Amino acid sequence: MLASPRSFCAGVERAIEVVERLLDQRGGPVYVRKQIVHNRHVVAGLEARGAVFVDELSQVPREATVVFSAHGVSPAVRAEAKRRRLAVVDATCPLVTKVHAEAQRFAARGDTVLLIGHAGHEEVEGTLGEAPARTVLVQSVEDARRVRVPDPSRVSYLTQTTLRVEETAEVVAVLRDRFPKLRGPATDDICYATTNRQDALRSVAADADVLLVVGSANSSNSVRLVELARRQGTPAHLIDDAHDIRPSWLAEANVIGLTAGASAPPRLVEEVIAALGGLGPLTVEERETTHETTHFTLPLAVR
Ligand code: 10E
Ligand code: SF4
Repeated sequence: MLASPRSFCAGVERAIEVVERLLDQRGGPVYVRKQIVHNRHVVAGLEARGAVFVDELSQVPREATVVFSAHGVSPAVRAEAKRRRLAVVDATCPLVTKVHAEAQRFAARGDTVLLIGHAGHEEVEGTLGEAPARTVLVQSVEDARRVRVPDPSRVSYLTQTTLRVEETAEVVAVLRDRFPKLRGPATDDICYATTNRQDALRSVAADADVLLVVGSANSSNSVRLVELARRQGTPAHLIDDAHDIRPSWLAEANVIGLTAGASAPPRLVEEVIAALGGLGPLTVEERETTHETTHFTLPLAVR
């Protein structure tokens, strides 16, 4: 049973296309700061075509072109790129950029900004960097219960775009309880793609004996899908591709649920279906909970 929507979101499609177009226009090497999206196969595919992934801008030759990944960067990284005279092509998802703008706005009005998200994740590092002195990371309900702010009447919250919807609502509820004047974004910052993939998974997991999520281990939105299925009581496994499937997972299963995180290529899902078909008779049913039409225009530099 295939969950739909699954696999690439509009922000990931745009980011990959940025790198592909630069490779076509300029040939290799095209430097990319961090993984363009958190998927092993996407990164390996672009590397094979001439993309060079680096962790730090200091690894990029002066005056070269560098792409910022879909997860966004802090102002400090932008400043460093300027110092090194790099030509930046920004593949940050517009929905992440929106959160950065909120961080600036909330901090500018004098609020302490409570950023709900996971420490060390690149998107969180970027958003935190907008107003580091005014932003406090809240990673859990426990953090929400404990966090201290200088003025409880001037508090705003923001979130990472790929969190689990219910867990985030619980965290916000605790914060609202503690800080009745809490202000936040108009709707929350969890993006349409994250929400849709979680809704689709919920529907499939309810009827599946086991669930497979295609995605890499460092992909926050993919890991959240595994977490959500398990919380519903369905055993779930994160796989990079069909080779990761262990036959023992499927031994007792009649209905296998299948989905993919926002950074996992649709081709990998097709390969999983083919691999499952090789194990015995298989029928494939797709359950679409919503139809996605979102598309983002490319940055001017590659249009
Ligand atoms: O780890 P994440 O889910 O944030 O990233 P990803 O590259 O797996 O998927 C795309 C999501 C982005 C760029 C964050 N908004
Ligand atoms: Fe953008 Fe959401 Fe995709 Fe992240 S998961 S790249 S915020 S659309």
